[in-house]
Amino acid sequence: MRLYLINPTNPLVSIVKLKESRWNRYRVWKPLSLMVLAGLTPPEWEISIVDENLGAPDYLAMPRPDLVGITAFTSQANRAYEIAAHFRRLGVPVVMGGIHATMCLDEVMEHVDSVVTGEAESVWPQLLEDVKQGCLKRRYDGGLAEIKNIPLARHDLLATGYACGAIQTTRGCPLNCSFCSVTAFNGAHYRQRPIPDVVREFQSIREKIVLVVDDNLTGTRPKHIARAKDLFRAMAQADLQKEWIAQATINFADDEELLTLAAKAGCRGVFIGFESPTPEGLRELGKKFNILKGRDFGASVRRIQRHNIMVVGSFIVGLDIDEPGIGERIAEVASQYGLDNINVLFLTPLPGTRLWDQMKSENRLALDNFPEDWKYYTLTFPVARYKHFSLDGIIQEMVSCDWNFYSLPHIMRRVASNLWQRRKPLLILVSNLSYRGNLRVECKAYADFKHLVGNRPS
Ligand code: B12
Ligand code: SF4
Repeated sequence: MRLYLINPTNPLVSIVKLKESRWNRYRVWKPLSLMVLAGLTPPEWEISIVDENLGAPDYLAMPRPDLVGITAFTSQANRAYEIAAHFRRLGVPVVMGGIHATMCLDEVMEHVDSVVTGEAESVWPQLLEDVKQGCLKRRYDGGLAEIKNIPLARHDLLATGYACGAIQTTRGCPLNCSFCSVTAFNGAHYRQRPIPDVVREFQSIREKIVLVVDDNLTGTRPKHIARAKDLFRAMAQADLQKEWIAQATINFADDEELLTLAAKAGCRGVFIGFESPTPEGLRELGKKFNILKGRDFGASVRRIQRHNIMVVGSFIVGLDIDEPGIGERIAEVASQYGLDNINVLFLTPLPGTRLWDQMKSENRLALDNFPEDWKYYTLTFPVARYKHFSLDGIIQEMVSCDWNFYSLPHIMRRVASNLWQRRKPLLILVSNLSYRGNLRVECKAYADFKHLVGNRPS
């Protein structure tokens, strides 16, 4: 039995930018969902994982499969439907799963033979059996997986073409921010994989640099942090020889022992969601966690950096409380915090979030010709109607934020402070210049986007 597992491309995202900077290679992440599905698949299936981010193959030239499985974030949905249509025309059954299939079940049902909602661990083996028996059902609901039943991902199946490996050590997040789908999809209950499984899986990864995809690496409660420390101890003891980057919340900075152990285990960078420079903004986004205890963000960032761990901060523009000037304000605050890099995104209503419910009910989805428009739901296009900004205005805020933070004097200041702190001046220089290099591509993308929106009947 032959199985194709496919990750659809969105040409508006990643790969187009590879020409601009070779460093963008480090932004192409492996589709871990498909590697986990492969880990759940019995040996009688011959599996090929196709990641269209590395280039879409000529499917007609490939042997006919018995089943096609497609994953998709919302921003990949229309390409997913094109692929599905191709294989269904050949009479091959197509199943789709992942976040978009779960949040937009009815839409997805129209395009594929079967849909898996939720996490797949509890239903995938049965689905494969049903395909063999010729009785594939229209829908399977996996709910939340038992964490000890998550198999080791098949890292051997995507062994070349990537700069980094990928792994997941926890699922779920209790914080339930209004714009984020993680709590709705993976649950508020924070689940941590058994430590021996994580260490074994790390050992099976070929790449020296690994991206830990967890949404919240160490969790928020003392028992979660204690388990994270145990994991880091086990990783250091196993002498994995890996360097890794993860996503964390700001409380990562609050425990010196945690930071020491993380660094020993190979942690070299963290992405942290700061989201808004003001407490009002954090309240609007439901991220009250960041305002607890009158935190000094600059001091927290410095504490992490002292362990030679880079800090990349993520912010959102277009909140209802944001007013003109917010772009410059974010750039200033990010420099005050001493962040090594920033990633600024437009407030985007994603299906299944509280923000989606709110904006939809207020008729604020500016791009709503679905499924066609899903490709703009990358958080890098202003797809909504913003309270205090026109389309031009919100784009201008983004542009001024990025050009300010990545201005040459600011980059040189960051490099100098890295030199002074004996951290990684060269890495900061190259990664900052790479972000700066992408800004021109982004301005071109905004111009095309404005043209598209301007030419639409209102
Ligand atoms: C790693 C990651 C990335 C990587 C990409 C990795 C990749 N797959 O190519 C990078 C950094 C590139 C990325 C980019 C983006 N991401 Co992202 N990302 C994640 C993250 C943190 C982890 C994904 C992961 O690997 N999980 C581990 C696997 C094992 O879990 P899983 O994907 O859920 O798969 C399970 C089930 O869903 C199911 N399943 C999945 N696919 C399939 C397919 C079939 C056939 C079946 C049966 C089952 C099935 O089975 C799996 C096992 O249970 C998630 C958050 C999250 N917790 O999922 C956000 C997340 C998926 N990203 C999100 C977003 C918004 C984006 C961006 C649009 C914007 C951005 N800048 O972040 C871009 C766009 C990318 C694009 N190509 O269009 C949102 C998606 C929401 C939505 N409705 O689409 C999420 C949920 C985060 C959030 N804050 O809400 N992302
Ligand atoms: S944004 Fe981060 S902290 Fe908030 S719910 Fe999503 S994963 Fe959790």
